Amino acid sequence: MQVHEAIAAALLEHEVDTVFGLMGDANMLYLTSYQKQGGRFVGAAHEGNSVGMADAYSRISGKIGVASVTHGPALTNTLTSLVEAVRSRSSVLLITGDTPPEPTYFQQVDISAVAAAAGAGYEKVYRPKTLVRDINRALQRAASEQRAIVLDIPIAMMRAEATDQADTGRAVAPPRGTPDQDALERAVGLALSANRPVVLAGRGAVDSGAREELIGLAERLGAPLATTLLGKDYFAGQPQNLGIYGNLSHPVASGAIGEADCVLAFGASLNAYTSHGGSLFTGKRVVQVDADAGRFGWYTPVQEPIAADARLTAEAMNSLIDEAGHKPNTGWVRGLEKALADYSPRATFKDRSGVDTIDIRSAMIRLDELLPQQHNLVTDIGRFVIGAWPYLHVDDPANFTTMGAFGSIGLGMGGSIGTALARPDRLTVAVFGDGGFMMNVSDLTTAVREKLNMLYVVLNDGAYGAEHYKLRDYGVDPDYSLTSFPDLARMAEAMGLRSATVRKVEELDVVPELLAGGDGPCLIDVRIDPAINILDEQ
Ligand SMILES: Cc1ncc(C[n+]2csc(CCOP(=O)(O)OP(=O)(O)O)c2C)c(N)n1
Ligand SMILES: [Mg+2]
Repeated sequence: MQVHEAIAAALLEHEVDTVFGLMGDANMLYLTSYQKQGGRFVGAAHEGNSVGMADAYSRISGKIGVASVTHGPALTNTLTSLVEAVRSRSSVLLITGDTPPEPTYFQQVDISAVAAAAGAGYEKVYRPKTLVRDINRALQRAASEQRAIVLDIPIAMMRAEATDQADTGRAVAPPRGTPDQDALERAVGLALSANRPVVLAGRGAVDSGAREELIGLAERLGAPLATTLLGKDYFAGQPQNLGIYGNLSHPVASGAIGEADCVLAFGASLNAYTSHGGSLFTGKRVVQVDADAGRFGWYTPVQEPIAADARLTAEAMNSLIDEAGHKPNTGWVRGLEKALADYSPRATFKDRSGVDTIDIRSAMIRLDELLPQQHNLVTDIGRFVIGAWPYLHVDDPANFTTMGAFGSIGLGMGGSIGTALARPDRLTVAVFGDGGFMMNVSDLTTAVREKLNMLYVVLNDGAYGAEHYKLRDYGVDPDYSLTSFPDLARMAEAMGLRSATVRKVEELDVVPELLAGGDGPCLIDVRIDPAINILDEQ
């Protein structure tokens, strides 16, 4: 067996069922072998998108996402996506390969330096004989460090004999830590002495499956429930659910957060958005539960850090509270429940739709009604998110992600495809601004070729909208931020999608028809007025 065949066999033995990438000298032989041996290769039009696909595939499936690219320029093409994967703590393996051993080879680049710049780990296959051992090590690091690892398999060894290999391992996820008893008792003491505590869940809580335990904790404390953006809709249907904690909170939630005196946060970084620049934790006592002790107090001071799994900690807190025989004061939470039951998103803003543009909030509320109950949701980033995230819902936050950890526009394209392939049993809704959509639009062809069950929603204000309102605020003509893209619906149609342009809220009724109209992705180009900035009203 030659090295390229052994690479394919090792990946398949590691249960790597899908590899995303783009072929070149360094990877074409093993990508061919991988497919011959039964693996699925999803070719991308751009290497950056292939890493975005692997990243989202990992986020949604919980598996290691694997991407493969060739020499230097292919690797540098992945840099932005690689940083995104690192910042979102995705388990990603990016396989590349060093150029032929000639000092002046034109595609040569320092692979370890690229990995280091991205904050990714670096591994290398040193000899044909150590191939499987080296692949095992790279995959194990991706799983246990929850980090992107760049693996260099030099082209020079690709057709060598791969004899005397180690057994293929199985990458093991990090252990679920149990809480320290003293810290637990202090945290429970803090929670029981609070007058108005809030239980807050982030994506770490979702990943640990803590929902029932956290609802039980809130009931024992007389506390409302809230989530971070990435924990979105985790407590949907619960009467005490405040929704998103932070700068995206609705008015009832904002009022409650203002009154709260203690926050018990599970699997949440408490970043600048959750804390609204730090202010939403000021004057409150904070318990932060996180599996990674390296993440405490990054954004806000924490009185009681607990380095442990979210579900195990909530379960242990509930037992302690039961042992103490605590009876909660439920006056505050019952009052909130009444206000929450009366809350209607439509009633909190004045619709600003125009003759041929829609208020982004009205568009998203109506779209949410028209979507199937169960769907995946992926978003790019831009000004539009403020009008999209609060009004679009998911049945389970595990099927929601936003490609925004590095603050780059455009990564939603790879993210949409990786998500759709990780959960192909349901529709994936991918929401973009026009600028972010056009940045990586070439990989729409991948969504078409793979016949993905996808709805692309472009919230098209004809502008780099985030810059539009900032230029206006600087007193500069905002028209300098206008984009000049072609008609997106016609362009998408030419690329093989079913599409429609939507200028009035009623025209969104086309969505079910589009979705029912055949296989493969659809697109709606939703026209928004760039001059309307909903932040002005908040
Ligand atoms: C790679 C990259 N380039 C530029 C930016 C700066 N930027 C932030 S938001 C934004 C506007 C994006 O426009 P669009 O996708 O149409 O969304 P909108 O803000 O209009 O809703 C830009 C250009 C960025 N964040 N990332
Ligand atoms: Mg725009």
